[in-house]
Amino acid sequence: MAGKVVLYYFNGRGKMESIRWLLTVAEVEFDEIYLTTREQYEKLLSDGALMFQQVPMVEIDGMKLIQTKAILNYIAEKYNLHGKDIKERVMINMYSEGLIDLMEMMMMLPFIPDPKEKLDNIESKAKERYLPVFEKVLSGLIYLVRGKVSCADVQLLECTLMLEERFPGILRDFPNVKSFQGRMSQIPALSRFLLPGSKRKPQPDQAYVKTVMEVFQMKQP
Ligand code: GSN
Repeated sequence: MAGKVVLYYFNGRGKMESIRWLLTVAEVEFDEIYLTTREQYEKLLSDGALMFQQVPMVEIDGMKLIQTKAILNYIAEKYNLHGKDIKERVMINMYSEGLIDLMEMMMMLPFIPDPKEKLDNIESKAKERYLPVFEKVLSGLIYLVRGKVSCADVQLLECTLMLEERFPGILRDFPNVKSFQGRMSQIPALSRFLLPGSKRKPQPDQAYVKTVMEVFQMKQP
């Protein structure tokens, strides 16, 4: 029997957070090993656990998976969160890739010394490029694809919550997205995840940035 799912990453959101959300909606329990030192990372490298010397890494079903999107796709396929055929899947992947692009822009913010310009750029891209797409799709549908929850819906919830943390009120002009967010938050596993004390990670702080920079031996900007 396959053991428990184990996540290898920092004690912070980064690229692992969407994986945490997806495992949560699939009601899969997981443990986490947090990288806190360079030595720990080097040990994973010397064990050959990281194919491209990068995290996230997820132990699941006897495999050590890397590459965030590959991991998300595996979980989505396994737990029926990836559409019923290739036409649904390609739509799910298109939404998902757009959301990942937007979330990756936000992920970089704590590592940028003077993020004001970047913040403004993200806000306008969110309002003018990304949110209008989802507002339109959700005008006639409960979920993004075929009225059934998929990994893209989970990422849209994660992304819109992240946007609201940075830009309160950003969903004011996107009522369909706002009510979607309410619906998604009521899925029992997700409503538990949104409560304090869950495995959901807080917004990145200085300690998180410091740990990441030390582990990867990044230079202070
Ligand atoms: O999506 C992915 O999993 C890969 N395409 C990229 C993974 C990645 O960049 N991982 C970073 C840490 S998470 N932050 O962005 C990483 O392991 N960097 C160390 C390195 O030497 O590249």
